[in-house]
Amino acid sequence: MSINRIFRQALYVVLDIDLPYLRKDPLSLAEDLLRGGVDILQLRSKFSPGKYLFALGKKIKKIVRKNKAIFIINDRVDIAKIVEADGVHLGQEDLPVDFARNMLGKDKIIGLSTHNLAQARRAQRSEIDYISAGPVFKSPTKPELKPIGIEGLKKIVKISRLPVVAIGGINPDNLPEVLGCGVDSVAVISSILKSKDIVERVKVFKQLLSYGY
Ligand code: TZP
Ligand code: MG
Repeated sequence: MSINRIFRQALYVVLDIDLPYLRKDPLSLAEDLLRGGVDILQLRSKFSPGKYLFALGKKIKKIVRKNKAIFIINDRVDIAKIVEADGVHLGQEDLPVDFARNMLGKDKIIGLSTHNLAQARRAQRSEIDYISAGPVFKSPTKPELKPIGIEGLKKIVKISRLPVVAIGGINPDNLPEVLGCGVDSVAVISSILKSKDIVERVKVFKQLLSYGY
């Protein structure tokens, strides 16, 4: 599938297994997310040992495949390679994109976080497949980052040749406004992972995404 198809109206959930409020073990959460219909699942942990991430990544990859979804690993190019994930997501402070491209090859997906227009512009020149843009709104998960707002998001969408994944403080109430900016996908953490019924919550997001924009 082409990159544009993968990211078009996709629901991207970042499963950050370090978050203190998670209600289930990571594998059960991944199962719920995929059952609800998540299109792109990112596994993220700053603190887990490599051996644990490797074992968990392999298990999650199996269920992601079964559900015909896309599996991305945050930061850890080594783990992405060894579990044969679909790609890696890098932040501005992570390993260079060129290194990840060399390690993973041309067929894997590489995403880069951008937090302002200048970063989004610079990203267009690198060998990546998508950018994330945000936080759009104040994010409970990254409270230290200044929101770019709806206007900031629109500017990034306008200059981007790459698919744009909006992130940060996105919930079912503000989702239509975010989609109205012309983004390809939305990435969500707390509004889904904090919910009591994850499968249902994912379905709400999916339904709203299916209305299009
Ligand atoms: N990058 C910008 S905001 C953010 C990341 C990883 C966190 C988004 O989490 P939430 O809980 O959906 O606001
Ligand atoms: Mg990172």
